[in-house]
Amino acid sequence: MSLSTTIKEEARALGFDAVGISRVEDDGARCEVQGSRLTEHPESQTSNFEPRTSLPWLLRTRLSEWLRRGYHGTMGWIAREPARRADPQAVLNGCLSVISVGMNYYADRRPDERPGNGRIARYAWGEDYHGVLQARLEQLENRIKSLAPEAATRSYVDTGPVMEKGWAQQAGFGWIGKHSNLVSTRYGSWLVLGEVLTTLDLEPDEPAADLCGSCTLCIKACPTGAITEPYVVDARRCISYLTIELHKPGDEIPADLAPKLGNRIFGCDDCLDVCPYNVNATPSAEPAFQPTATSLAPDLEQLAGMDDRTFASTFRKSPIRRAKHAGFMRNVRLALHHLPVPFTDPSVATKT
Ligand code: B12
Ligand code: SF4
Ligand code: SF4
Repeated sequence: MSLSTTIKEEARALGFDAVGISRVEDDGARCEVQGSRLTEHPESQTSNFEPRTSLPWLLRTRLSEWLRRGYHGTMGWIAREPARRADPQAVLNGCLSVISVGMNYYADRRPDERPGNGRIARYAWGEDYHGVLQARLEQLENRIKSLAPEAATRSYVDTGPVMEKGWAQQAGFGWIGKHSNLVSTRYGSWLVLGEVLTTLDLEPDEPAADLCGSCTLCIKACPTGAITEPYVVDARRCISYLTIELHKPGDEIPADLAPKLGNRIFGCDDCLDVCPYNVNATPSAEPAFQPTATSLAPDLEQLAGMDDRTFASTFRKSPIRRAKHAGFMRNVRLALHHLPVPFTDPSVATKT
Protein backbone atom coordinates (compact mmCIF):
# COMPACT_ATOMS: atom_id res chain seq x y z
CA MET A 1 0.00 0.00 0.00
CA SER A 2 1.37 3.45 -0.89
CA LEU A 3 2.20 6.01 1.80
CA SER A 4 -0.61 8.26 0.49
CA THR A 5 -3.19 5.47 0.81
CA THR A 6 -1.96 4.57 4.30
CA ILE A 7 -2.21 8.20 5.44
CA LYS A 8 -5.77 8.43 4.10
CA GLU A 9 -6.71 5.23 5.92
CA GLU A 10 -5.21 6.59 9.14
CA ALA A 11 -7.26 9.78 8.70
CA ARG A 12 -10.48 7.79 8.24
CA ALA A 13 -9.63 5.65 11.28
CA LEU A 14 -9.36 8.87 13.31
CA GLY A 15 -12.96 9.73 12.40
CA PHE A 16 -12.52 12.05 9.43
CA ASP A 17 -15.36 11.47 6.98
CA ALA A 18 -13.63 12.95 3.96
CA VAL A 19 -9.94 13.00 3.11
CA GLY A 20 -7.97 13.87 -0.01
CA ILE A 21 -4.56 15.06 -1.11
CA SER A 22 -3.42 17.97 -3.28
CA ARG A 23 0.02 18.61 -4.63
CA VAL A 24 1.27 22.13 -3.97
CA GLU A 25 2.25 23.43 -7.37
CA ASP A 26 4.25 26.60 -7.63
CA ASP A 27 2.96 29.52 -9.67
CA GLY A 28 4.23 28.01 -12.90
CA ALA A 29 1.69 25.16 -12.85
CA ARG A 30 -0.30 24.79 -16.04
CA CYS A 31 -3.92 24.92 -15.11
CA GLU A 32 -7.06 26.75 -16.10
CA VAL A 33 -10.28 27.66 -14.33
CA GLN A 34 -13.50 25.81 -15.22
CA GLY A 35 -16.41 26.93 -13.05
CA SER A 36 -14.88 26.87 -9.59
CA ARG A 37 -12.42 24.13 -10.54
CA LEU A 38 -8.83 24.29 -11.68
CA THR A 39 -7.89 21.76 -14.31
CA GLU A 40 -4.77 21.06 -16.26
CA HIS A 41 -4.76 23.25 -19.34
CA PRO A 42 -4.95 21.10 -22.52
CA GLU A 43 -2.13 23.07 -24.11
CA SER A 44 0.14 22.13 -21.24
CA GLN A 45 0.98 19.04 -23.31
CA THR A 46 2.60 21.25 -25.96
CA SER A 47 6.13 22.53 -25.61
CA ASN A 48 5.39 26.23 -26.28
CA PHE A 49 2.61 26.46 -23.68
CA GLU A 50 2.70 29.55 -21.50
CA PRO A 51 1.95 28.67 -17.87
CA ARG A 52 -1.57 29.88 -17.00
CA THR A 53 -2.14 29.65 -13.30
CA SER A 54 -1.92 27.49 -10.19
CA LEU A 55 -4.14 27.13 -7.16
CA PRO A 56 -1.97 29.49 -5.01
CA TRP A 57 -2.15 32.02 -7.84
CA LEU A 58 -5.92 31.70 -8.10
CA LEU A 59 -6.41 31.92 -4.34
CA ARG A 60 -4.15 34.94 -4.07
CA THR A 61 -5.97 36.70 -6.92
CA ARG A 62 -9.41 35.95 -5.44
CA LEU A 63 -8.40 36.93 -1.94
CA SER A 64 -6.72 40.17 -3.07
CA GLU A 65 -9.81 41.21 -5.05
CA TRP A 66 -12.08 40.31 -2.12
CA LEU A 67 -9.94 42.40 0.22
CA ARG A 68 -9.72 45.26 -2.28
CA ARG A 69 -13.51 45.46 -2.27
CA GLY A 70 -13.45 45.61 1.54
CA TYR A 71 -15.63 42.47 1.82
CA HIS A 72 -13.74 41.37 4.94
CA GLY A 73 -15.15 44.26 7.00
CA THR A 74 -13.54 44.34 10.44
CA MET A 75 -11.74 40.97 10.04
CA GLY A 76 -8.36 42.66 9.80
CA TRP A 77 -6.50 39.39 10.45
CA ILE A 78 -7.48 38.01 7.04
CA ALA A 79 -5.95 41.01 5.28
CA ARG A 80 -2.52 40.35 6.78
CA GLU A 81 -0.10 38.74 4.30
CA PRO A 82 -2.60 37.58 1.63
CA ALA A 83 0.19 36.05 -0.46
CA ARG A 84 1.16 33.81 2.48
CA ARG A 85 -2.47 32.83 3.14
CA ALA A 86 -2.79 31.67 -0.44
CA ASP A 87 0.42 29.65 -0.57
CA PRO A 88 1.16 26.68 1.72
CA GLN A 89 4.86 26.89 0.76
CA ALA A 90 4.99 30.26 2.48
CA VAL A 91 3.47 28.67 5.61
CA LEU A 92 5.58 25.50 5.74
CA ASN A 93 8.95 25.71 4.10
CA GLY A 94 9.24 22.99 1.43
CA CYS A 95 5.55 22.06 1.61
CA LEU A 96 4.74 19.71 -1.26
CA SER A 97 1.34 18.30 -0.29
CA VAL A 98 -1.82 19.30 1.53
CA ILE A 99 -3.86 16.53 3.16
CA SER A 100 -7.37 17.99 3.45
CA VAL A 101 -9.94 16.50 5.79
CA GLY A 102 -13.62 17.07 6.39
CA MET A 103 -15.93 16.05 9.23
CA ASN A 104 -19.68 15.66 8.84
CA TYR A 105 -21.56 17.69 11.45
CA TYR A 106 -25.09 17.16 10.16
CA ALA A 107 -27.67 16.33 12.83
CA ASP A 108 -31.00 15.09 11.52
CA ARG A 109 -33.02 17.46 13.71
CA ARG A 110 -35.08 20.55 12.99
CA PRO A 111 -34.59 23.67 15.07
CA ASP A 112 -37.60 24.52 17.23
CA GLU A 113 -38.53 27.93 15.88
CA ARG A 114 -41.66 28.59 17.90
CA PRO A 115 -42.11 32.32 18.66
CA GLY A 116 -39.81 33.18 21.54
CA ASN A 117 -36.99 30.92 20.35
CA GLY A 118 -33.88 32.07 18.53
CA ARG A 119 -32.02 30.11 15.87
CA ILE A 120 -28.42 28.92 16.02
CA ALA A 121 -26.49 27.71 12.97
CA ARG A 122 -26.06 23.96 12.74
CA TYR A 123 -22.28 23.98 13.03
CA ALA A 124 -22.72 25.39 16.56
CA TRP A 125 -25.28 22.86 17.80
CA GLY A 126 -22.63 20.72 19.48
CA GLU A 127 -19.04 21.20 20.60
CA ASP A 128 -16.62 23.56 18.91
CA TYR A 129 -15.28 21.78 15.82
CA HIS A 130 -11.88 23.49 16.11
CA GLY A 131 -10.92 21.42 19.16
CA VAL A 132 -12.53 18.23 17.85
CA LEU A 133 -10.64 18.30 14.55
CA GLN A 134 -7.36 19.75 15.83
CA ALA A 135 -6.82 16.98 18.40
CA ARG A 136 -7.26 14.34 15.69
CA LEU A 137 -5.10 16.19 13.19
CA GLU A 138 -2.30 16.18 15.75
CA GLN A 139 -2.71 12.41 16.06
CA LEU A 140 -2.58 12.17 12.27
CA GLU A 141 0.63 14.20 12.24
CA ASN A 142 2.14 11.78 14.77
CA ARG A 143 1.15 8.80 12.61
CA ILE A 144 2.67 10.47 9.53
CA LYS A 145 5.93 11.08 11.39
CA SER A 146 6.11 7.47 12.51
CA LEU A 147 5.55 6.32 8.90
CA ALA A 148 7.96 8.91 7.41
CA PRO A 149 10.28 10.37 10.09
CA GLU A 150 11.78 12.85 7.60
CA ALA A 151 8.41 14.58 7.10
CA ALA A 152 7.76 18.06 8.39
CA THR A 153 4.08 18.73 9.05
CA ARG A 154 1.78 21.48 10.25
CA SER A 155 -1.95 21.19 10.87
CA TYR A 156 -4.77 23.73 10.99
CA VAL A 157 -8.50 23.94 11.50
CA ASP A 158 -9.42 27.45 10.54
CA THR A 159 -6.55 28.40 12.82
CA GLY A 160 -3.87 29.38 10.35
CA PRO A 161 -3.26 31.15 7.08
CA VAL A 162 -4.68 28.45 4.78
CA MET A 163 -7.63 28.87 2.39
CA GLU A 164 -9.23 25.60 3.30
CA LYS A 165 -12.06 25.33 0.77
CA GLY A 166 -9.80 25.74 -2.26
CA TRP A 167 -7.51 22.94 -1.06
CA ALA A 168 -10.43 20.66 -0.19
CA GLN A 169 -11.82 21.09 -3.69
CA GLN A 170 -8.41 20.40 -5.17
CA ALA A 171 -8.23 17.26 -2.98
CA GLY A 172 -11.42 16.03 -4.62
CA PHE A 173 -14.01 15.61 -1.88
CA GLY A 174 -16.25 18.49 -2.83
CA TRP A 175 -16.48 21.65 -4.88
CA ILE A 176 -16.89 25.31 -3.95
CA GLY A 177 -20.58 26.01 -4.44
CA LYS A 178 -22.03 29.37 -5.46
CA HIS A 179 -22.54 30.24 -1.78
CA SER A 180 -18.72 29.86 -1.59
CA ASN A 181 -18.75 26.87 0.76
CA LEU A 182 -17.59 23.37 -0.05
CA VAL A 183 -20.36 20.98 -1.16
CA SER A 184 -19.97 17.23 -1.27
CA THR A 185 -22.18 14.79 -3.16
CA ARG A 186 -22.03 12.56 -0.07
CA TYR A 187 -22.28 15.00 2.84
CA GLY A 188 -23.96 17.98 1.18
CA SER A 189 -23.00 21.33 2.74
CA TRP A 190 -22.30 19.93 6.18
CA LEU A 191 -18.55 19.39 6.37
CA VAL A 192 -16.12 21.33 8.51
CA LEU A 193 -12.58 21.38 7.17
CA GLY A 194 -9.01 21.05 8.33
CA GLU A 195 -5.67 20.07 6.82
CA VAL A 196 -2.11 18.87 7.34
CA LEU A 197 0.58 20.58 5.29
CA THR A 198 3.58 18.35 4.72
CA THR A 199 6.91 18.24 2.95
CA LEU A 200 6.11 14.71 1.74
CA ASP A 201 5.51 14.37 -1.98
CA LEU A 202 2.22 12.45 -1.90
CA GLU A 203 0.02 11.21 -4.74
CA PRO A 204 -2.63 13.85 -5.44
CA ASP A 205 -6.31 13.08 -5.87
CA GLU A 206 -8.35 14.27 -8.81
CA PRO A 207 -9.93 17.72 -8.14
CA ALA A 208 -13.71 17.69 -7.74
CA ALA A 209 -15.90 18.96 -10.55
CA ASP A 210 -18.24 21.92 -9.95
CA LEU A 211 -21.77 20.43 -9.99
CA CYS A 212 -23.75 23.64 -9.36
CA GLY A 213 -24.72 23.94 -13.01
CA SER A 214 -27.41 26.57 -13.55
CA CYS A 215 -28.74 26.35 -9.97
CA THR A 216 -28.86 29.64 -8.06
CA LEU A 217 -30.99 28.59 -5.05
CA CYS A 218 -28.42 29.66 -2.47
CA ILE A 219 -28.02 33.11 -3.99
CA LYS A 220 -31.80 33.63 -3.99
CA ALA A 221 -32.15 32.31 -0.42
CA CYS A 222 -29.75 34.78 1.17
CA PRO A 223 -31.86 37.24 3.18
CA THR A 224 -29.30 40.03 3.03
CA GLY A 225 -27.99 39.74 -0.54
CA ALA A 226 -24.55 38.83 0.79
CA ILE A 227 -23.74 36.54 -2.18
CA THR A 228 -22.96 39.41 -4.50
CA GLU A 229 -22.10 37.14 -7.43
CA PRO A 230 -21.69 33.36 -7.78
CA TYR A 231 -18.90 32.14 -5.42
CA VAL A 232 -18.39 35.55 -3.80
CA VAL A 233 -19.70 36.56 -0.35
CA ASP A 234 -19.54 40.10 1.00
CA ALA A 235 -18.93 39.23 4.65
CA ARG A 236 -20.19 42.65 5.76
CA ARG A 237 -23.70 41.66 4.67
CA CYS A 238 -23.49 38.03 5.87
CA ILE A 239 -25.51 37.22 9.01
CA SER A 240 -22.78 34.84 10.08
CA TYR A 241 -20.32 37.75 10.20
CA LEU A 242 -22.82 40.14 11.76
CA THR A 243 -23.77 37.77 14.60
CA ILE A 244 -20.33 36.20 15.24
CA GLU A 245 -17.44 38.34 14.07
CA LEU A 246 -18.90 41.79 14.67
CA HIS A 247 -18.59 41.73 18.44
CA LYS A 248 -16.04 44.34 19.45
CA PRO A 249 -17.15 47.23 21.64
CA GLY A 250 -18.79 49.81 19.39
CA ASP A 251 -19.46 47.31 16.57
CA GLU A 252 -23.04 47.93 15.47
CA ILE A 253 -25.14 45.83 13.11
CA PRO A 254 -26.12 48.24 10.31
CA ALA A 255 -29.71 49.45 10.71
CA ASP A 256 -30.75 48.31 7.20
CA LEU A 257 -29.58 44.73 7.89
CA ALA A 258 -30.70 44.32 11.51
CA PRO A 259 -34.37 43.52 10.73
CA LYS A 260 -33.22 40.83 8.26
CA LEU A 261 -31.58 38.82 11.03
CA GLY A 262 -35.02 37.67 12.22
CA ASN A 263 -34.55 35.11 14.99
CA ARG A 264 -30.93 34.26 14.09
CA ILE A 265 -28.74 34.75 17.12
CA PHE A 266 -25.58 32.93 16.05
CA GLY A 267 -24.58 32.25 12.44
CA CYS A 268 -26.84 31.49 9.50
CA ASP A 269 -27.55 28.42 7.36
CA ASP A 270 -30.05 29.79 4.84
CA CYS A 271 -27.80 29.43 1.79
CA LEU A 272 -26.70 25.95 2.90
CA ASP A 273 -30.17 24.69 3.81
CA VAL A 274 -31.56 25.14 0.30
CA CYS A 275 -28.81 23.24 -1.52
CA PRO A 276 -30.23 20.25 -3.42
CA TYR A 277 -27.12 18.24 -2.64
CA ASN A 278 -28.24 18.05 1.00
CA VAL A 279 -30.91 15.50 0.07
CA ASN A 280 -28.36 12.73 0.55
CA ALA A 281 -26.76 14.15 3.71
CA THR A 282 -26.39 11.47 6.36
CA PRO A 283 -26.41 12.33 10.07
CA SER A 284 -23.05 12.52 11.81
CA ALA A 285 -22.26 9.78 14.32
CA GLU A 286 -19.73 12.05 16.07
CA PRO A 287 -20.84 12.44 19.72
CA ALA A 288 -19.25 15.92 19.95
CA PHE A 289 -21.55 17.22 17.19
CA GLN A 290 -24.85 16.08 18.69
CA PRO A 291 -27.14 19.05 19.47
CA THR A 292 -27.83 20.30 22.98
CA ALA A 293 -31.37 21.24 24.05
CA THR A 294 -30.40 24.94 24.16
CA SER A 295 -28.96 24.88 20.65
CA LEU A 296 -32.17 23.46 19.15
CA ALA A 297 -34.59 25.67 21.08
CA PRO A 298 -32.77 28.73 22.47
CA ASP A 299 -35.29 30.56 24.67
CA LEU A 300 -34.67 34.24 24.00
CA GLU A 301 -36.10 35.58 27.28
CA GLN A 302 -34.00 33.12 29.24
CA LEU A 303 -30.84 33.92 27.26
CA ALA A 304 -31.42 37.66 27.69
CA GLY A 305 -31.01 37.23 31.43
CA MET A 306 -27.66 35.45 31.15
CA ASP A 307 -24.78 37.17 32.90
CA ASP A 308 -21.18 36.98 31.76
CA ARG A 309 -20.32 34.02 34.02
CA THR A 310 -23.34 31.95 33.03
CA PHE A 311 -22.60 32.68 29.37
CA ALA A 312 -19.00 31.49 29.84
CA SER A 313 -19.99 28.27 31.62
CA THR A 314 -22.98 27.44 29.37
CA PHE A 315 -21.00 27.86 26.15
CA ARG A 316 -17.62 26.69 27.47
CA LYS A 317 -17.27 24.02 24.77
CA SER A 318 -19.42 25.70 22.13
CA PRO A 319 -18.39 27.87 19.14
CA ILE A 320 -20.87 30.43 20.54
CA ARG A 321 -18.10 31.66 22.87
CA ARG A 322 -16.64 33.44 19.84
CA ALA A 323 -19.46 36.00 19.77
CA LYS A 324 -18.48 37.04 23.34
CA HIS A 325 -21.10 37.79 25.99
CA ALA A 326 -21.75 41.33 24.77
CA GLY A 327 -22.10 40.33 21.10
CA PHE A 328 -24.37 37.40 21.89
CA MET A 329 -26.59 39.52 24.15
CA ARG A 330 -26.89 42.14 21.40
CA ASN A 331 -28.03 39.36 19.01
CA VAL A 332 -30.56 38.06 21.53
CA ARG A 333 -31.94 41.55 22.18
CA LEU A 334 -32.28 42.15 18.43
CA ALA A 335 -34.12 38.85 17.95
CA LEU A 336 -36.46 39.70 20.83
CA HIS A 337 -37.07 43.09 19.27
CA HIS A 338 -38.03 41.46 15.97
CA LEU A 339 -40.36 38.85 17.46
CA PRO A 340 -43.73 38.88 15.77
CA VAL A 341 -46.20 41.01 17.78
CA PRO A 342 -48.28 38.55 19.81
CA PHE A 343 -51.90 38.32 18.72
CA THR A 344 -54.28 39.50 21.43
CA ASP A 345 -57.90 38.47 21.21
CA PRO A 346 -59.81 41.59 22.37
CA SER A 347 -62.63 39.43 23.78
CA VAL A 348 -60.08 37.60 25.97
CA ALA A 349 -58.49 40.90 27.03
CA THR A 350 -61.85 42.24 28.31
CA LYS A 351 -62.64 39.09 30.34
CA THR A 352 -60.01 39.74 33.02
C1 B12 B 1 -13.52 34.38 6.80
C2 B12 B 1 -14.46 33.21 6.92
C3 B12 B 1 -15.82 33.47 7.01
C4 B12 B 1 -16.40 34.86 6.77
C5 B12 B 1 -16.38 35.14 5.25
C6 B12 B 1 -17.02 34.02 4.41
C7 B12 B 1 -16.40 33.79 3.07
N1 B12 B 1 -17.19 33.22 2.20
O1 B12 B 1 -15.26 34.12 2.82
C8 B12 B 1 -17.82 34.73 7.40
C9 B12 B 1 -17.75 35.19 8.84
C10 B12 B 1 -18.92 35.50 6.69
C11 B12 B 1 -18.00 33.22 7.36
C12 B12 B 1 -19.25 32.62 7.38
C13 B12 B 1 -19.44 31.24 7.34
N2 B12 B 1 -18.51 30.30 7.49
CO1 B12 B 1 -16.61 30.69 7.43
N3 B12 B 1 -14.77 30.89 7.22
C14 B12 B 1 -13.96 31.89 6.97
C15 B12 B 1 -12.50 31.44 6.82
C16 B12 B 1 -11.78 31.74 8.14
C17 B12 B 1 -11.73 32.07 5.66
C18 B12 B 1 -12.49 32.07 4.31
C19 B12 B 1 -11.78 32.94 3.30
O2 B12 B 1 -10.62 32.74 3.01
N4 B12 B 1 -12.48 33.95 2.78
C20 B12 B 1 -11.87 34.88 1.87
C21 B12 B 1 -12.49 34.81 0.45
C22 B12 B 1 -11.58 35.45 -0.58
O3 B12 B 1 -12.58 33.52 0.10
P1 B12 B 1 -13.90 32.71 -0.26
O4 B12 B 1 -15.17 33.43 -0.24
O5 B12 B 1 -13.76 31.53 0.53
O6 B12 B 1 -13.75 32.54 -1.83
C23 B12 B 1 -12.98 31.51 -2.33
C24 B12 B 1 -13.76 30.62 -3.24
O7 B12 B 1 -15.14 30.89 -3.22
C25 B12 B 1 -13.08 30.78 -4.54
N5 B12 B 1 -13.82 31.44 -5.56
C26 B12 B 1 -14.63 32.49 -5.47
N6 B12 B 1 -15.08 32.80 -6.66
C27 B12 B 1 -14.55 31.91 -7.51
C28 B12 B 1 -14.68 31.80 -8.89
C29 B12 B 1 -13.94 30.84 -9.54
C30 B12 B 1 -14.04 30.74 -10.99
C31 B12 B 1 -13.08 29.97 -8.81
C32 B12 B 1 -12.30 28.97 -9.46
C33 B12 B 1 -12.99 30.08 -7.42
C34 B12 B 1 -13.72 31.06 -6.80
O8 B12 B 1 -11.92 31.55 -4.40
C35 B12 B 1 -11.92 32.17 -3.18
C36 B12 B 1 -10.60 31.96 -2.56
O9 B12 B 1 -10.49 30.62 -2.12
C37 B12 B 1 -12.69 29.90 6.59
C38 B12 B 1 -11.58 29.02 7.17
C39 B12 B 1 -10.33 29.06 6.31
N7 B12 B 1 -9.19 29.29 6.94
O10 B12 B 1 -10.40 28.87 5.12
C40 B12 B 1 -14.03 29.60 7.28
C41 B12 B 1 -14.98 28.57 6.61
C42 B12 B 1 -15.03 28.89 5.15
N8 B12 B 1 -16.28 28.87 7.19
C43 B12 B 1 -17.00 27.84 7.35
C44 B12 B 1 -18.36 27.88 7.76
C45 B12 B 1 -18.99 26.57 8.21
C46 B12 B 1 -19.08 29.08 7.70
C47 B12 B 1 -20.61 29.25 7.84
C48 B12 B 1 -21.42 28.16 7.13
C49 B12 B 1 -20.98 29.32 9.34
C50 B12 B 1 -22.45 29.57 9.63
N9 B12 B 1 -23.32 28.58 9.48
O11 B12 B 1 -22.80 30.66 10.03
C51 B12 B 1 -20.81 30.65 7.16
C52 B12 B 1 -21.11 30.54 5.66
C53 B12 B 1 -21.25 31.85 4.96
C54 B12 B 1 -20.90 31.75 3.47
N10 B12 B 1 -21.91 31.68 2.62
O12 B12 B 1 -19.72 31.74 3.12
C55 B12 B 1 -16.28 26.57 6.96
C56 B12 B 1 -16.83 26.10 5.60
C57 B12 B 1 -16.89 24.60 5.46
C58 B12 B 1 -17.29 24.24 4.06
N11 B12 B 1 -17.99 23.13 3.91
O13 B12 B 1 -16.98 24.94 3.12
C59 B12 B 1 -14.80 27.03 6.92
C60 B12 B 1 -13.91 26.39 5.85
C61 B12 B 1 -14.19 26.78 8.33
C62 B12 B 1 -13.83 25.31 8.55
N12 B12 B 1 -12.60 25.04 8.94
O14 B12 B 1 -14.61 24.41 8.36
N13 B12 B 1 -16.83 32.58 7.26
S1 SF4 C 1 -24.85 32.52 5.71
FE1 SF4 C 1 -26.87 33.57 5.53
S2 SF4 C 1 -26.41 35.74 5.27
FE2 SF4 C 1 -24.47 34.60 4.91
S3 SF4 C 1 -24.41 34.28 2.70
FE3 SF4 C 1 -25.45 32.48 3.56
S4 SF4 C 1 -27.65 32.98 3.54
FE4 SF4 C 1 -26.52 34.90 3.22
S1 SF4 D 1 -27.69 25.73 -3.86
FE1 SF4 D 1 -27.28 25.32 -6.04
S2 SF4 D 1 -25.82 26.93 -6.66
FE2 SF4 D 1 -25.84 26.88 -4.40
S3 SF4 D 1 -24.16 25.52 -3.86
FE3 SF4 D 1 -26.01 24.24 -3.94
S4 SF4 D 1 -26.04 23.45 -6.07
FE4 SF4 D 1 -24.60 25.16 -6.03
